[in-house]
Amino acid sequence: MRENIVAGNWKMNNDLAETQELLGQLKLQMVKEPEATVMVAPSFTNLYPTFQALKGTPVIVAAQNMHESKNGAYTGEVSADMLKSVGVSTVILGHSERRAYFNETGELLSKKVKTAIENDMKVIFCFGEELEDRKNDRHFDLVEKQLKEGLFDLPQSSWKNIILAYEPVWAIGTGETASPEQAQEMHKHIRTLLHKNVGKEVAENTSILYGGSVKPANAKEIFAKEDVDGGLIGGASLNAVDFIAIVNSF
Ligand code: G2H
Repeated sequence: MRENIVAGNWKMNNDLAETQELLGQLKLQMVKEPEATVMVAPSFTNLYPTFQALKGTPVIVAAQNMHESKNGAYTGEVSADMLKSVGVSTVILGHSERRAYFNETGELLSKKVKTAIENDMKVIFCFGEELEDRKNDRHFDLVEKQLKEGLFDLPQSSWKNIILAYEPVWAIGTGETASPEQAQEMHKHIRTLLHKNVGKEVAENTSILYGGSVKPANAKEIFAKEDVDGGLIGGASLNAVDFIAIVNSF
């Protein structure tokens, strides 16, 4: 049985006071036990207060990035040990914004993924095509390339730590969403690739989230698709009412 997951990626939003306000609202809105695993990913500075505030709730705190080395002279960076010391054992890696604005390559992401797994952390591995790729019918190949570079050399035993997040770049923060059919088509393709490159069991058991302008109004239809196991939510996760409505969309 695959896990349904809804993860909120808060990106570079919310100072401490705003984070505490949002966390208070989230707890108020979560009146029933969620049907999915719920995660939130605040900025580095707000990880520990978020972890403290969510103690006693089922919500998991995730980081938005991590360095691949254990420690050392890497000014401005944050390690797996540091994250674990503040209660964080899940990390988002490979988000398109990190690939585009911070030049994170497939090779670097592969190192980061391995470091996370060595530290027994879970990874939400993001990937997805640009509009040009889709227009030129290269989207399936591009996704295969990203998965190959980042993940396909992992041993089968590591895959229990991997959550996939397909995020077509043209649908991120644009209000433009892939149709439920487009999402299902790509998720099915991804599962076929997993089967071919890793194995049947991993293909069946790995959760594949969809990300890109998911809102309360479209979440139900997207999550209803057979190969969609939840979502990675950006903008809508900054509003507690909207986020919990999405969580309750299964
Ligand atoms: C994609 C998504 C969250 P949004 O980046 O990762 O953001 O829901 O705002 O499109």
